[in-house]
Amino acid sequence: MKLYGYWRSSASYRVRIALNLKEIDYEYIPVHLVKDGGEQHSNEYKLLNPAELVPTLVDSDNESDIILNQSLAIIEYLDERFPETNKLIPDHKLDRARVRAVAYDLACDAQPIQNLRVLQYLEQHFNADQNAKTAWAKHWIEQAFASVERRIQNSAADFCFGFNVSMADVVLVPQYYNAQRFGVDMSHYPLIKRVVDNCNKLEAFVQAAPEAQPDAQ
Ligand SMILES: N[C@@H](CCC(=O)N[C@@H](CS)C(=O)NCC(=O)O)C(=O)O
Repeated sequence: MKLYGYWRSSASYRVRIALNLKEIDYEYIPVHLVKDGGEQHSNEYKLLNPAELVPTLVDSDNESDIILNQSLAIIEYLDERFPETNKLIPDHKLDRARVRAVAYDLACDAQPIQNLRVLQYLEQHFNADQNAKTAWAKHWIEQAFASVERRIQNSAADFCFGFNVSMADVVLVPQYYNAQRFGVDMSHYPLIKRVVDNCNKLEAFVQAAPEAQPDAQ
Protein backbone atom coordinates (compact mmCIF):
# COMPACT_ATOMS: atom_id res chain seq x y z
CA MET A 1 0.00 0.00 0.00
CA LYS A 2 1.40 3.40 -0.96
CA LEU A 3 -0.05 6.76 0.00
CA TYR A 4 0.89 9.86 -1.96
CA GLY A 5 0.19 12.83 0.26
CA TYR A 6 1.35 16.08 1.77
CA TRP A 7 1.90 16.60 5.49
CA ARG A 8 -0.50 19.56 5.82
CA SER A 9 -3.13 18.34 3.36
CA SER A 10 -6.32 17.62 5.28
CA ALA A 11 -7.49 15.06 2.72
CA SER A 12 -4.18 13.16 3.07
CA TYR A 13 -4.44 13.47 6.87
CA ARG A 14 -7.87 11.76 6.73
CA VAL A 15 -6.46 8.77 4.86
CA ARG A 16 -3.45 8.52 7.18
CA ILE A 17 -5.81 8.36 10.17
CA ALA A 18 -7.94 5.70 8.46
CA LEU A 19 -4.90 3.59 7.51
CA ASN A 20 -3.69 3.73 11.12
CA LEU A 21 -7.10 2.91 12.58
CA LYS A 22 -7.39 -0.01 10.17
CA GLU A 23 -3.85 -1.07 11.23
CA ILE A 24 -2.59 -1.19 7.65
CA ASP A 25 1.13 -0.84 6.92
CA TYR A 26 1.80 1.66 4.17
CA GLU A 27 4.56 3.57 2.48
CA TYR A 28 4.13 7.34 2.57
CA ILE A 29 5.30 9.22 -0.51
CA PRO A 30 5.35 13.01 -0.08
CA VAL A 31 4.08 15.22 -2.89
CA HIS A 32 5.10 18.82 -2.20
CA LEU A 33 2.10 21.00 -3.02
CA VAL A 34 4.01 24.29 -3.15
CA LYS A 35 7.64 23.66 -4.18
CA ASP A 36 8.38 24.51 -7.84
CA GLY A 37 4.75 25.39 -8.49
CA GLY A 38 3.53 22.15 -6.89
CA GLU A 39 4.60 18.56 -7.55
CA GLN A 40 0.92 17.59 -7.91
CA HIS A 41 1.11 19.21 -11.36
CA SER A 42 4.09 17.15 -12.56
CA ASN A 43 3.55 14.82 -15.52
CA GLU A 44 4.60 11.86 -13.42
CA TYR A 45 1.99 12.55 -10.71
CA LYS A 46 -0.72 13.43 -13.24
CA LEU A 47 -0.47 9.87 -14.55
CA LEU A 48 -1.46 8.66 -11.09
CA ASN A 49 -4.05 11.31 -10.39
CA PRO A 50 -5.33 13.45 -13.29
CA ALA A 51 -7.10 15.73 -10.79
CA GLU A 52 -3.65 16.95 -9.65
CA LEU A 53 -4.67 16.67 -6.01
CA VAL A 54 -3.51 14.56 -3.08
CA PRO A 55 -4.11 11.98 -1.75
CA THR A 56 -3.67 9.04 -4.08
CA LEU A 57 -3.62 5.50 -2.76
CA VAL A 58 -1.93 2.66 -4.64
CA ASP A 59 -2.87 -0.80 -3.47
CA SER A 60 -0.34 -3.23 -4.94
CA ASP A 61 -1.49 -6.28 -3.07
CA ASN A 62 -3.15 -7.76 -6.13
CA GLU A 63 -1.68 -8.68 -9.50
CA SER A 64 -1.98 -5.17 -10.83
CA ASP A 65 -1.89 -1.83 -9.03
CA ILE A 66 -5.20 -0.39 -7.89
CA ILE A 67 -4.99 3.41 -8.01
CA LEU A 68 -7.59 5.37 -6.06
CA ASN A 69 -8.24 9.04 -5.41
CA GLN A 70 -10.82 10.95 -3.31
CA SER A 71 -10.12 10.47 0.38
CA LEU A 72 -13.67 9.43 1.29
CA ALA A 73 -13.78 6.83 -1.48
CA ILE A 74 -10.39 5.55 -0.30
CA ILE A 75 -11.57 5.35 3.33
CA GLU A 76 -14.69 3.40 2.34
CA TYR A 77 -12.56 1.07 0.19
CA LEU A 78 -10.18 0.42 3.10
CA ASP A 79 -13.09 -0.18 5.46
CA GLU A 80 -14.55 -2.80 3.12
CA ARG A 81 -11.24 -4.41 2.23
CA PHE A 82 -10.22 -4.75 5.90
CA PRO A 83 -13.52 -5.31 7.73
CA GLU A 84 -11.86 -7.05 10.67
CA THR A 85 -10.25 -3.91 12.16
CA ASN A 86 -12.03 -0.76 13.50
CA LYS A 87 -15.15 -0.26 11.39
CA LEU A 88 -15.30 3.36 10.23
CA ILE A 89 -18.64 3.10 8.44
CA PRO A 90 -21.47 1.67 10.57
CA ASP A 91 -23.45 -1.38 9.43
CA HIS A 92 -26.89 0.07 10.00
CA LYS A 93 -28.12 2.10 7.02
CA LEU A 94 -29.36 5.04 9.06
CA ASP A 95 -26.17 5.28 11.14
CA ARG A 96 -24.17 4.97 7.93
CA ALA A 97 -26.07 7.82 6.29
CA ARG A 98 -25.57 10.05 9.35
CA VAL A 99 -21.84 9.38 9.54
CA ARG A 100 -21.49 10.11 5.83
CA ALA A 101 -23.54 13.30 6.15
CA VAL A 102 -21.15 14.81 8.73
CA ALA A 103 -18.15 13.69 6.68
CA TYR A 104 -19.69 15.33 3.57
CA ASP A 105 -20.58 18.52 5.47
CA LEU A 106 -16.86 18.99 5.98
CA ALA A 107 -15.24 17.22 3.03
CA CYS A 108 -17.67 18.35 0.31
CA ASP A 109 -19.07 21.66 1.52
CA ALA A 110 -16.22 23.22 3.52
CA GLN A 111 -12.75 21.92 2.60
CA PRO A 112 -12.94 22.38 -1.19
CA ILE A 113 -13.55 26.12 -0.95
CA GLN A 114 -10.51 26.71 1.25
CA ASN A 115 -8.24 24.41 -0.75
CA LEU A 116 -4.86 25.69 -1.95
CA ARG A 117 -5.87 26.06 -5.61
CA VAL A 118 -8.99 28.05 -4.70
CA LEU A 119 -6.98 30.42 -2.49
CA GLN A 120 -4.36 30.75 -5.24
CA TYR A 121 -7.10 31.58 -7.76
CA LEU A 122 -8.56 34.23 -5.46
CA GLU A 123 -5.10 35.78 -5.20
CA GLN A 124 -4.27 35.61 -8.91
CA HIS A 125 -7.64 36.64 -10.37
CA PHE A 126 -9.31 38.69 -7.64
CA ASN A 127 -6.27 40.32 -6.02
CA ALA A 128 -7.03 38.75 -2.65
CA ASP A 129 -4.17 39.33 -0.19
CA GLN A 130 -3.29 37.05 2.72
CA ASN A 131 -5.85 38.70 5.04
CA ALA A 132 -8.63 38.34 2.50
CA LYS A 133 -7.77 34.69 1.83
CA THR A 134 -7.73 33.93 5.55
CA ALA A 135 -11.08 35.69 6.08
CA TRP A 136 -12.56 33.68 3.19
CA ALA A 137 -11.36 30.32 4.54
CA LYS A 138 -12.36 31.20 8.10
CA HIS A 139 -15.88 32.18 7.02
CA TRP A 140 -16.61 28.85 5.31
CA ILE A 141 -15.10 26.77 8.09
CA GLU A 142 -17.10 28.65 10.74
CA GLN A 143 -20.29 28.06 8.78
CA ALA A 144 -19.57 24.33 8.48
CA PHE A 145 -18.57 23.98 12.13
CA ALA A 146 -21.73 25.75 13.32
CA SER A 147 -23.85 23.20 11.48
CA VAL A 148 -21.78 20.18 12.55
CA GLU A 149 -21.85 21.37 16.18
CA ARG A 150 -25.65 21.30 16.05
CA ARG A 151 -25.84 18.12 13.98
CA ILE A 152 -23.89 16.00 16.49
CA GLN A 153 -25.66 17.40 19.55
CA ASN A 154 -27.78 14.28 20.06
CA SER A 155 -25.24 11.72 18.91
CA ALA A 156 -21.88 12.77 20.33
CA ALA A 157 -20.32 11.03 23.30
CA ASP A 158 -16.56 10.48 23.17
CA PHE A 159 -16.76 10.74 19.39
CA CYS A 160 -19.21 12.26 16.86
CA PHE A 161 -21.37 9.15 17.05
CA GLY A 162 -21.18 7.54 20.46
CA PHE A 163 -18.17 5.68 21.71
CA ASN A 164 -16.76 4.35 18.44
CA VAL A 165 -14.58 6.31 16.05
CA SER A 166 -16.19 6.67 12.62
CA MET A 167 -15.43 8.34 9.30
CA ALA A 168 -17.04 11.50 10.71
CA ASP A 169 -14.24 11.83 13.29
CA VAL A 170 -11.62 10.94 10.69
CA VAL A 171 -12.75 13.96 8.64
CA LEU A 172 -13.41 16.27 11.59
CA VAL A 173 -9.92 16.17 13.10
CA PRO A 174 -8.07 17.39 9.96
CA GLN A 175 -10.70 20.10 9.41
CA TYR A 176 -10.16 21.23 13.01
CA TYR A 177 -6.42 21.39 12.35
CA ASN A 178 -7.12 23.62 9.33
CA ALA A 179 -9.53 25.75 11.35
CA GLN A 180 -6.77 26.45 13.86
CA ARG A 181 -4.40 27.45 11.05
CA PHE A 182 -6.96 29.98 9.86
CA GLY A 183 -7.56 31.36 13.36
CA VAL A 184 -11.11 30.06 13.94
CA ASP A 185 -12.18 30.59 17.57
CA MET A 186 -12.90 27.03 18.71
CA SER A 187 -14.61 28.12 21.93
CA HIS A 188 -17.79 28.48 19.82
CA TYR A 189 -17.77 24.73 19.12
CA PRO A 190 -17.36 22.95 22.50
CA LEU A 191 -18.73 19.63 21.30
CA ILE A 192 -16.43 19.54 18.28
CA LYS A 193 -13.50 20.46 20.52
CA ARG A 194 -14.31 17.68 22.99
CA VAL A 195 -14.54 15.07 20.22
CA VAL A 196 -11.29 16.24 18.61
CA ASP A 197 -9.48 16.19 21.97
CA ASN A 198 -10.65 12.60 22.50
CA CYS A 199 -9.55 11.55 19.02
CA ASN A 200 -6.15 13.12 19.50
CA LYS A 201 -5.56 10.90 22.52
CA LEU A 202 -5.57 7.86 20.21
CA GLU A 203 -2.27 6.68 18.76
CA ALA A 204 -3.78 6.36 15.25
CA PHE A 205 -4.51 10.09 15.23
CA VAL A 206 -1.22 11.07 16.90
CA GLN A 207 0.80 9.16 14.27
CA ALA A 208 -1.23 10.71 11.43
CA ALA A 209 -0.75 14.31 12.58
CA PRO A 210 0.86 16.67 10.05
CA GLU A 211 3.84 17.43 12.29
CA ALA A 212 4.58 13.69 12.67
CA GLN A 213 5.10 13.24 8.89
CA PRO A 214 8.56 12.97 7.32
CA ASP A 215 7.84 15.90 4.97
CA ALA A 216 6.66 18.25 7.77
CA GLN A 217 8.34 21.66 7.61
N1 LIG B 1 -12.08 15.84 -2.41
C1 LIG B 1 -10.68 15.54 -2.45
C2 LIG B 1 -9.90 16.78 -2.10
C3 LIG B 1 -8.44 16.66 -2.41
C4 LIG B 1 -7.75 17.98 -2.16
O1 LIG B 1 -8.37 19.04 -2.16
N2 LIG B 1 -6.43 17.93 -1.93
C5 LIG B 1 -5.68 19.12 -1.68
C6 LIG B 1 -4.92 19.05 -0.39
S1 LIG B 1 -6.03 18.87 0.97
C7 LIG B 1 -4.69 19.35 -2.80
O2 LIG B 1 -4.12 18.41 -3.32
N3 LIG B 1 -4.47 20.62 -3.19
C8 LIG B 1 -3.54 20.94 -4.21
C9 LIG B 1 -3.95 22.15 -4.99
O3 LIG B 1 -4.92 22.81 -4.62
O4 LIG B 1 -3.26 22.44 -5.97
C10 LIG B 1 -10.37 14.40 -1.48
O5 LIG B 1 -11.08 14.27 -0.49
O6 LIG B 1 -9.42 13.63 -1.72
